[in-house]
Amino acid sequence: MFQNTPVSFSGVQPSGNLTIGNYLGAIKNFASFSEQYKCFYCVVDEHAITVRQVPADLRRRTYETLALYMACGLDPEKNTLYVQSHVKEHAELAWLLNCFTGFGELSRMTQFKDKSQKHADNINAGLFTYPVLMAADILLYQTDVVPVGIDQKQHVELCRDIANRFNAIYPDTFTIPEPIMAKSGAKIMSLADPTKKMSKSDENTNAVVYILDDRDTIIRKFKRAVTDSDTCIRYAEGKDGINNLMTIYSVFTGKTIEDIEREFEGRGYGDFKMAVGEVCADALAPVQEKFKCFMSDKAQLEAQMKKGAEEAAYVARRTLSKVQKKLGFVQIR
Ligand code: AQP
Repeated sequence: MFQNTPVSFSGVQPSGNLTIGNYLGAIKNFASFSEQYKCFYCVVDEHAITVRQVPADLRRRTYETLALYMACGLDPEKNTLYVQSHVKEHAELAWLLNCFTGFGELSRMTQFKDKSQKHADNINAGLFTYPVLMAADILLYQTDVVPVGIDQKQHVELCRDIANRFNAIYPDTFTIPEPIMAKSGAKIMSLADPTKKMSKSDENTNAVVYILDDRDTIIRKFKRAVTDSDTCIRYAEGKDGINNLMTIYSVFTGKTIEDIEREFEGRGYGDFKMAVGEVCADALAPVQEKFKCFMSDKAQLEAQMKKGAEEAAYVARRTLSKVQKKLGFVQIR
């Protein structure tokens, strides 16, 4: 579609303050695609309402997520940055793809099972069909690669199944996308329960390091991170807490696990936790500075949203129209 330039698409929900999990597992990697791919990065506000949101918070976080994209190095001249609800084709294609998705397939989605346990008072149809909207997000742009954390891999695989099923009936409609996960950092764990993924909607704020936490808060949270009764810094089975901290240190510094084991030989957990807190705070400081600057000009952010939505809608409309024609919908001009 873009003279053979491959396409990268991904999104982040403005469903809470973004975490270092969202940063290391997803956003930090988005920029690396800008040179070789046509990139679409979306703030997926329609996904966020599968769980109840306070409207004022959702609005604020939508601006913040866009500002964070740019603060994390996504240049709007090289990447199409936009808000999902500004491009109506996402919801429209989702309806069409619903008719090509099995109830059984959706029932098997781990995130649906987890979230319906967590929000037992609001197991809505949107929570169930969330992966179909995500498939529409991806397929609208004839996407080749989807950079995501491990938790979203199952959804991208379902998207591939839906696209293959559609293509088998209506050939050459969709490009089949590949999930791309960071070699390290694709699943950052909670600091309070390192067997659980770090999540922006976790009620325990000490379990989560937010991208916008100040230096003291970051260091305090790492100091309190749950580890084990061993004393040496080594990566091993059953040491989930320390493994998680080593992964975080490794991704922020670029050092290998072996380098880290050597660096901290003979030193205790206290020293190591302090070091992880410091590298994390150092790495996030420039992101926070740029974020403040982008947030101080709301008109500019809105102009950016508008430009991104126009660029995205141009491509999305072409795919949607192709799908509608293949399905036999009457086209009027
Ligand atoms: N802990 C994590 N480690 C690595 N990657 C992660 N991602 C999320 N958590 C981690 C990746 O961040 C991207 C955006 O995630 P999302 O906003 O689509 O929602 P999510 O996957 O459901 O993330 P959260 O933080 O857990 O949100 P809530 O609490 O609202 O459900 C995705 O690529 C995701 O893989």
